[in-house]
Amino acid sequence: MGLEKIDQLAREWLEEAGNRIFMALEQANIEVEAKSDRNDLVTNVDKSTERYFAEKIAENFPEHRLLGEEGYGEEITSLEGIVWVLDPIDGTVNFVEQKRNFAISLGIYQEGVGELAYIYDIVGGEFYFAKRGEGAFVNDVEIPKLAKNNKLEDSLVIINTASVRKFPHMLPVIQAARGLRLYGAATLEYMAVATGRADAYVSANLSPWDIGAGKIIAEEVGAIVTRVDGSEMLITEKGDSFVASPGVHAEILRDYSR
Ligand code: 2AM
Ligand code: CA
Repeated sequence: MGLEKIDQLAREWLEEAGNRIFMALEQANIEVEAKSDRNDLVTNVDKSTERYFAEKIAENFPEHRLLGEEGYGEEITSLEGIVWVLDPIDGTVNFVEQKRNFAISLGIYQEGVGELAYIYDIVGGEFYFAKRGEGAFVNDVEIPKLAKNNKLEDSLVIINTASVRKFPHMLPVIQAARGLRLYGAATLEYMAVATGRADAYVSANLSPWDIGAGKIIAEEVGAIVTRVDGSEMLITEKGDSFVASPGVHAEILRDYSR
């Protein structure tokens, strides 16, 4: 089965899932529960969206595996075969509180290599897509490659307070930058860097589904994606994440490491 068929069905399912999420918002049909802590939320819509993908994947691609936040897929520690990495709603706090600034995130990996990625900002009407080696797009318009020599002093950076607490050496990074911005959804923070609306995003604790698609799209436009210490970031392992345009990534590692 080729990637073209996978791409075609993934787009159909994302569109259908997006419509259902939009309707749930319009009908105020949202039940909220807390998970690990009071800010780690899940709703009936997160669950039904992931279940929808789990059923579609099982029906159409029984040999593929799903790695999803809400547990309708499998426990996955390695990326053999084809793995769909899904966050049905990234930015659930925004979904509940703002009814915007959230996205469906889907990355498709084949033998560990990110081949296709989709981040669908439903209310914002922005559909981000990348195919490895063929560029990244937003609503079918190609995203230009990132400039290589941007400087921190001209940059907007994205770092939340929990991440500054874990990485205090990021405080002088914020002070040296042109400004600080926060979006509250890791995928949209990745897309802010990928589209040049910000130059760096640091997060202390992300999971495979938060980064599975964002890493593919960001790397396709030339962003550098690593752990905060500059080491390789494997998407199968939870942990910190540092994505930035090449010049700013190098400058932060060189001038602001602990
Ligand atoms: P989520 O909405 O899918 O839970 C919030 O700053 C960002 O961090 C969101 O992308 C959120 O994803 C992610 N995140 C990851 N782990 C989290 C946690 N334990 N609690 C809150 N947000 C978390
Ligand atoms: Ca989520």
